[in-house]
Amino acid sequence: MTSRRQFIRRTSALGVGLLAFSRLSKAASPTFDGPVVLSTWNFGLQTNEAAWKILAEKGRAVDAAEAGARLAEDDLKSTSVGLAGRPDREGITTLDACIMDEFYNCGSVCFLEKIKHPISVARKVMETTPHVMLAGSGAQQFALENGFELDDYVNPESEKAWHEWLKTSEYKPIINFENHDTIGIVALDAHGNLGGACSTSGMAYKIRGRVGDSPIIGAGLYVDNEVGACTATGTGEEVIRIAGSHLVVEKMRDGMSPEDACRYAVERMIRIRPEQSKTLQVGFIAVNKSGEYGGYCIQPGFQYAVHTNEGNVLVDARSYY
Ligand code: SD4
Repeated sequence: MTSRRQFIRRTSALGVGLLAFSRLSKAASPTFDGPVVLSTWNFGLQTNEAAWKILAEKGRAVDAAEAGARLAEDDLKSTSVGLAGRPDREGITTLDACIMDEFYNCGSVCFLEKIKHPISVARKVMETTPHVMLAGSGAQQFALENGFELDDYVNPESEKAWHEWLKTSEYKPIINFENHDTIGIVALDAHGNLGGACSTSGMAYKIRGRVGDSPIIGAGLYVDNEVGACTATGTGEEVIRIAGSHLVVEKMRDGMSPEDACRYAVERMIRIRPEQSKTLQVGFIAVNKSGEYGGYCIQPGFQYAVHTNEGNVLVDARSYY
């Protein structure tokens, strides 16, 4: 069981190189001892800083998660989240995001174009509509009606990469792409409540209209305030197939540690599609009500960032291969 006091390896938030270390785990029956936020990939370090500002002030986990996702969406150099992300095979960037709070409220947008903060549109869906998910032009219309603005930003780097891709037009998701991909955030706040958010531009060069796991409640994100929260990154089709984040939360409900529950989901994926899984990456991160956390992935190379009262560190997730 991995707890906040039990890292395999960590780096400092300033990226001062890897520091291998391990510490004894705390008491056998862990108790909640303050907020914690986990974010996917190495850019999760910055995401966590934004989230921590809210958690440190005793703010809500869902607010912290949204703030973290917004920071990632703001990065106009990011090729995997927000408007700067890699486009679909028609050359158009489409965005997916979802959010969930401690009351089982959830909101989601998918196949959304030209809106800078899909996570906040998802939140608006959650808070102001009787629905959970809005898609495509309807999601965009809803965003515009609610004060979001059209943004025509095109990342020249993503455009150039798409033109290169067109030369072969071969769809082959890259494992651990630039070590930052979908931003998934799960948080436990000072009141012991959970929340989460997930935002992505999805798989590069996907078929137009394709939606991945990231905006699907139960696949890319799930929060159950009785138990824990989980989010996913990687090839979304594989996550959807097993309702990944929900599965992880249910295994935590059964008593598994967050890391074991993530491993259980990864092993399920590999068992049902052993051949395909050899060339795919999927990573899960999870936190439970006690503040224990963990992650697990298919291939080596997936990292997540964890911020507790002890600091903000990058963790190498254990992997199946
Ligand atoms: C998707 N899960 O659209 C996202 C993409 C991702 O690492 O996380 N890639 O399938």
